Amino acid sequence: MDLNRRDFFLAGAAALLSRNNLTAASSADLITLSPSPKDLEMPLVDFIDEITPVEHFFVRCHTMIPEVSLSDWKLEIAGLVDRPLSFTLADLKKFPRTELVSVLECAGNGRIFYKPAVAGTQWRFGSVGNARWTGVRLKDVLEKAGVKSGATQLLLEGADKPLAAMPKFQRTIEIAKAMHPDTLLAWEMNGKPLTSDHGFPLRVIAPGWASDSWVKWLTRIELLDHDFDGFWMKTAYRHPAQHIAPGTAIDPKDMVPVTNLNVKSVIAHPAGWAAPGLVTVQGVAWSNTSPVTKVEVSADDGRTWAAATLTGKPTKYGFRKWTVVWPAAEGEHTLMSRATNEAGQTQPLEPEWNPNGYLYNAAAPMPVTISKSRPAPASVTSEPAQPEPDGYKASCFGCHDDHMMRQQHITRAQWDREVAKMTGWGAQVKPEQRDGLLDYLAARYKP
Ligand SMILES: Nc1nc2c(c(=O)[nH]1)N[C@H]1C(S)=C(S)[C@@H](COP(=O)(O)O)O[C@H]1N2
Ligand SMILES: [Mo]
Repeated sequence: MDLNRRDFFLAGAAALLSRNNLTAASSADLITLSPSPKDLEMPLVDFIDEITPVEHFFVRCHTMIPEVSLSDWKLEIAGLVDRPLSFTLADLKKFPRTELVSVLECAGNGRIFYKPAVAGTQWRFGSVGNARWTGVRLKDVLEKAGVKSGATQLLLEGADKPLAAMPKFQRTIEIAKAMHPDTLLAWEMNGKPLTSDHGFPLRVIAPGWASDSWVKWLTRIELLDHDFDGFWMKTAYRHPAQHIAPGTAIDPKDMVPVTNLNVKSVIAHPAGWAAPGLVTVQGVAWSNTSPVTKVEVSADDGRTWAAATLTGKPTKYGFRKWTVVWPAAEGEHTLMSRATNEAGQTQPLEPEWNPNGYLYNAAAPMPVTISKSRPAPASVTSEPAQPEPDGYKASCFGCHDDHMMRQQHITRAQWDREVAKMTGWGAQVKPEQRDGLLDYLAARYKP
């Protein structure tokens, strides 16, 4: 074995790691970004599974999880239909049962990697998972109600209630996506009823699209003949249609709604360290409505790339496992993986910056130490305590705790905009306390 050759990887299929033979990394708990509203991220080691177990699946909620009881739950179909209808879960189960495997990925996954930093939940890799979803085609349900000509959008609402004066989470999808045979209303995830974290009793499955369209706890669908102008369509979940220079301010009306995901991959193993020798580099790749066709790995900062072996069962919308053997010499290394889909889209080396930090898909550099023994974990230094300004808890902690702030690394001007948004949503900040609050946030949670 010649470790000095230009090609860093060995051809041929590697021994696949699974939970059973994975000794270097064992599955870990979800990472709490915010306990309430609940935002939980999946750690990298859990990308070892092709189908993500529900207990490892990330959770994202804008508000509190609603307690839905099946006996009073109904799905209402209203608006531009011939027959407004309402369905119980038992009614829905009479339609032909449909099942598919699809990735569910938050539009904000990878937001933490954008430079300059943007405000919002600071997801790293793990606000994504892959599950088997069971339910009915949305199209079958809509056809039963009879969609009137002129209907262009479906307004989707769940049973969750906004916090304070926050706008209700209401999302629309275009009629073409709604009528696609792969767009489902699902009540099962990996063969079991949806848990309340994931939308019990019913959620939207919009394969290939970012998960802001996958409305949970679904209760109402209204057919509209116009674009909906609620906050979550007209302000949030928009990104520039064209490249903009990092840090550029841009009005939401000059951006377009987030729909399709970007092609992407992650390295699950090795997780930061491996012993010298033949190392199995393994991960998953996923895409939008165009399936993954190729994954390549680089150990030299993207100068050369070796094709990984795609393994597992190909599914149109699911995770695709991949693996490659790396003859790794002692030292500090950086690995990168990049996926390509059938449509020819490839992960870029530089991220496409946008003001809300959506759809991050750059080939992320993953540092790996190759050494005979595992390095001791770096010690965590805790922030020196600073006195909280007057009114801090009273103003902010009505809806969430300081997990929301601790994630952010933003400027005073960005904090000013966040505070303005929160006061607009009902946070009570006394005028004489506003500057002190901003000083504290900007000093403590800065770039
Ligand atoms: N009703 C409702 N649906 C929702 C949300 C929400 O807050 N309310 N969050 C959305 C967002 S932003 C994401 S990323 C996904 C998260 O799905 P999960 O918690 O099942 O992983 O749900 C989506 N559906
Ligand atoms: Mo999301």
